[in-house]
Amino acid sequence: MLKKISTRNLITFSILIFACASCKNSKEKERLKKPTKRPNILFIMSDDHAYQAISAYSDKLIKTPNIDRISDEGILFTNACVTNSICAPSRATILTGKHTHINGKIDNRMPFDTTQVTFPQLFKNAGYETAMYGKLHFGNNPKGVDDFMILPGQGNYINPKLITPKGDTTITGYVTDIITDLTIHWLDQKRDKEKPFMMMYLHKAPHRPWWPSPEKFKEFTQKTFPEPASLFDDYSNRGTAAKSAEMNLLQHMKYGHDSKIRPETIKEMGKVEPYVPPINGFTAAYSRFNDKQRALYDPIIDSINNWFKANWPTMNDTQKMKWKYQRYMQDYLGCISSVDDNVGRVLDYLDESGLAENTIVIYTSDQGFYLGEHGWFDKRFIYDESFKTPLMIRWPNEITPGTTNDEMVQNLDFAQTFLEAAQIKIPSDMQGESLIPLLKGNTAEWNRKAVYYHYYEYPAEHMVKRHYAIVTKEYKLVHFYYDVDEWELYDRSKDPQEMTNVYNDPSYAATVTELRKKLDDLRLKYKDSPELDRKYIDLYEKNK
Ligand code: SGN
Ligand code: CA
Repeated sequence: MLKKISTRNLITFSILIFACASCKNSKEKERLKKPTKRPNILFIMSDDHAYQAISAYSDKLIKTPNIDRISDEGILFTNACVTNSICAPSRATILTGKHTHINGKIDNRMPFDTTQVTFPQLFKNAGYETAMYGKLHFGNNPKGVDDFMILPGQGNYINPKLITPKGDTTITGYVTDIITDLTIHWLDQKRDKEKPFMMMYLHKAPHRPWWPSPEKFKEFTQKTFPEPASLFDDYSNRGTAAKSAEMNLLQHMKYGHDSKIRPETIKEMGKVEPYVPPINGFTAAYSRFNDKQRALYDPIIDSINNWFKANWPTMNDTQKMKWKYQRYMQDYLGCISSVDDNVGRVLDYLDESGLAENTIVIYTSDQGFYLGEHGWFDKRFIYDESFKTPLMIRWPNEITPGTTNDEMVQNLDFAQTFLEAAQIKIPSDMQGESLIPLLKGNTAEWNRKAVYYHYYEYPAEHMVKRHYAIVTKEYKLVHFYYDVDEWELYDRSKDPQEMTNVYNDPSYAATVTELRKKLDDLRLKYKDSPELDRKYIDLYEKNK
C-alpha cells in the first residue's frame, strides 16, 4: 500500500522543488548573461602534404615534432580522406561542405561560383572575426573574411606576391615564414579581440616545385631517405589508368623545374636520357631570387649540377630512378621541415598569449601525395597515398589528448564540424557529417561505413583518368570512365599497397555485386549521376 504523504512532507517537498527550479533558473540566467565562450578556430592547411611525411603517422622520412603536438594533445585521424584529390576542388569542398559535383569546382580550371554559401561567411555573420592568409588557389576576393592576404593562384616560394583588400604587395623572403609572420601579426595585432576568431592559415608548401628555404636546402641535400616498397611498380596488375598516367619520377619528373638542374647544365651535356619535355620552371623560380638569396642557394645548386654532369651519363635506369627519388625527397621534406617549424611558432604564440585553451587547432592538407609509391609524385588517383589526407585536431578540455580514430572521415565534414563547435546553425544542404561525436569520444554515434570519391581533371597535366569510387574500410571499388570503361577492386587489408586489382577474380564476385549496388546508392545519396558526368565532360571541353 502506498504510504500517505503527510501535509508537512508535502510542504517540504514543494519547497525543495521550488528551490531547485529557482536555483536552475538563476544558473540559467547567469549562463545567458555570460554566454559560454565560443571557441576560436585556427585552421591550418598545407598544400600536398602527404601523411607519410608527418611523424605522428610515420617517422620513416621525417620528424615533425610541432605538427605532432596537435595530435599528441588532441586527436589523430588515420583514415581521413578527400572527395576529389586535387587542390581547388578540395578547397571548394572544405568551404562549402559539399561534393565537387554539387559546388561545381570539379577541377582546378572551372570557376568557383562565389554566390555559394561558404562556412567563413556563416562564422562572420555569427559574430566571429574571420581571416584567410596564404594559399586559396582561386579568386582574389574570398567571401566571408574580414581580412585576407592570399597568394595569387599557386603562389611563389621566394619573394611571394600577395593579394590583400588594399591591393597587391610583394614581400621579400621565404613563403612559409612570411605566411606565418602575417598570421601571428593578425592574431596579435590586427583582429578585433572582443570577438572569437576563425583564422585560415594556409601554406603553399610543400607544393611543387619544392623550393626549401636556403637553410633547409643546405641541411636536406645532405640526407638520404628510405625508398618506398613500390618505387619500381610496373603497374602490371592494373588497368590502363595507372599505366598511362604521367607522374612517374623517372619518366616525367622535370630535370630543371623539379631536380634543380640548370638549363645551362643540360645544354652543356647535350643529351640527357630519358628525355623529359622541359619547362622553364627552374628559371622562372630562380629569376625571382635577389643576389643575397642566390649567394645562399648557388653553392648547393652547383654541387648538385656538378654531380649530375659527372655521373648521369653512365647511370642505368634503376640508379637514375633512385637519384631522382632522393632529390625529390630532399626538397619536398626540406619544405615540410619549415612548415613544421612555423606551425611550432604559431602554437607557441597561442600558448604565450593565453589563447590556446579556447582555440581549436586543426592541421590538414588539401590532399595527400605520392612520395615515390607506385613510382609516382603528384596526387589525383584514389590510391591511398593521395586519397587519404592528414588530419589532427586539438581542442583543450573537449578532446582527450592522444586519441586516435580510424573512422572514414572526409574534408566534406570540416564545415559542419567547425559550425557545430561554434554553435552556429548548419545549413541543411551541406553533405558531410559533423565530427564532434568523434572528437568527444562518442564513436557509437558515428554510422558512416563508406565514402564517395570523384576525380575529373582529364585530359590534363599528369593524365590521370576520370574516376569515381566507393571506399569502405575493407575495399575500394573504382570506375574509370570517359575514354575507358574499366573497374578496379582492391582488398585493402590483404593488399594495403594496392598492387593487385581483384575485380575479375571470381572469389570477389559477390563483393563486386554488393559494392556496385552500394556505389549506386551513394551516387544517389550525394546527387551524382551519369547525366552530371556528361554535363561536366561537356563543360570541360568547352572550357579548354
Ligand atoms: C601544377 C603542377 C602540377 C600539379 C598541379 C595541381 N605543375 O600545375 O604538378 O599537379 O599544379 O596541383 S607545375 O609544373 O606548375 O609545378 S594543385 O595542388 O594545385 O592541385
Ligand atoms: Ca594541393
